[in-house]
Amino acid sequence: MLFFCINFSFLWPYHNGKQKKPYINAVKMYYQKHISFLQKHEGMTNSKKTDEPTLEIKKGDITSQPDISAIVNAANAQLKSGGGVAGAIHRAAGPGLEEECRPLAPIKPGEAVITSGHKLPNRFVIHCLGPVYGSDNPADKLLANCYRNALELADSNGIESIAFPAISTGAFGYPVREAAEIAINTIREKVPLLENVRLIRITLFSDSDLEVFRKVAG
Ligand code: AR6
Repeated sequence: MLFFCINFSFLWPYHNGKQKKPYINAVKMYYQKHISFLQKHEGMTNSKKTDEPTLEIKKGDITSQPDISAIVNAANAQLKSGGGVAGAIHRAAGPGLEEECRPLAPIKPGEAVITSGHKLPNRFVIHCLGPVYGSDNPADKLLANCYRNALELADSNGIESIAFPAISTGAFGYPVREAAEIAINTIREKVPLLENVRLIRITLFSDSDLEVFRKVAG
């Protein structure tokens, strides 16, 4: 790019009147071609997204996030209702969600699948199976996979906003601080690669979890 600019600006003053116009057009054409090549292949021009997705850490109920396109379920392998997040999501979504989930189950720790939101205020639910602490190993990699796979699924479906609960930190027993470090580091690693997701929210149920996540995020 630099070479190109220097090259032509150097020759520019040597052209007069009649000769100038075709030369200018040729330069313009070359330049436009070059820019559209960069736009297509490198995202290096004006159209480059400069705004990185926002990460919010808030207290709340995952089923009460009406401004969010996709909420994440801390699911069980069978993608059925249950306790905690899964119970709350299935109750709010209605029986249609379990029906849609049936052919997608079972899933393995770290995996994520997407369904519609049914009666929830959200368009989508992304169901992740977190690791059971102490028995699904390596737990840190499996938990990171949940966040990574959920974000990839959201991004590839053109989703702009996503809310996570603290996966695995309830019935599955993952220590909150370690889970927070994995969640935040994985999200931050993924953020520069996201094309569509602009808002990522972590929704914590308790003040103590909120404090831990905020501290970890710095
Ligand atoms: N909104 C936000 N966070 C919540 C909510 C809510 N409505 N309810 C609970 N939490 P858990 P897991 C918090 O147990 O550990 C289920 O029975 C909760 O305080 O829902 O991945 C499934 O069927 C905790 O901090 O998910 C699975 O079998 C966090 O969300 C199993 O539990 C996760 O708690 C999954 O266990």
